Amino acid sequence: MDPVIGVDRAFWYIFIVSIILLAGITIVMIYFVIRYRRSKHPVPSDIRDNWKLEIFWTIVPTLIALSMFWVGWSSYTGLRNVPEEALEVEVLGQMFSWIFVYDNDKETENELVVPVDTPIKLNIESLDVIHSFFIPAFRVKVDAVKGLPTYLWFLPKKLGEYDILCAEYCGTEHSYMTAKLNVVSQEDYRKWLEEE
Ligand SMILES: [Cu+2]
Repeated sequence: MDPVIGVDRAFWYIFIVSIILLAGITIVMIYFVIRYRRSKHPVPSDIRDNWKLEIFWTIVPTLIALSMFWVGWSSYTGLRNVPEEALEVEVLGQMFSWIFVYDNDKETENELVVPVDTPIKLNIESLDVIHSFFIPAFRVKVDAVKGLPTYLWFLPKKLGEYDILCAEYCGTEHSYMTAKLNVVSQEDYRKWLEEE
């Protein structure tokens, strides 16, 4: 699954369930405060040993929590399962820039160029301290750690320029550790790759 679709689906599902629960619990609470206030209901009722209620309030929240888990899990597997035809680019984080190395050993600094409509797999590692490679528009972020290579993938569907950030405080110039992602047409990408 495209990470953008999976992550957004998990976000909106959990957000909407939370809103429904917040509203539902608040409304019932206000109703109970008024309906069962001391002057109207001086002797509290005893609901111990009500097995139907016990089963209800055990099973329903369990199902809600499991449904959130399911939505989150399917988004996570989408993030980790890279399509086989993905184009690979090596990414190195260092204080304080991002280096990109392509198939033909072409290297760029702080500029990642990729072709549109192609799954892109980035193999990420750090040369020094811990950085975090983050492309907000594609909902992907992983820590870049020396000696611990990792990866992420995304599917650019539209031409354009997107932000890349370091999302882990890595030193005094951390806030300047930004890069640009350029999504270009397949043809422009081939031309660009051959340029010196
Ligand atoms: Cu950094």
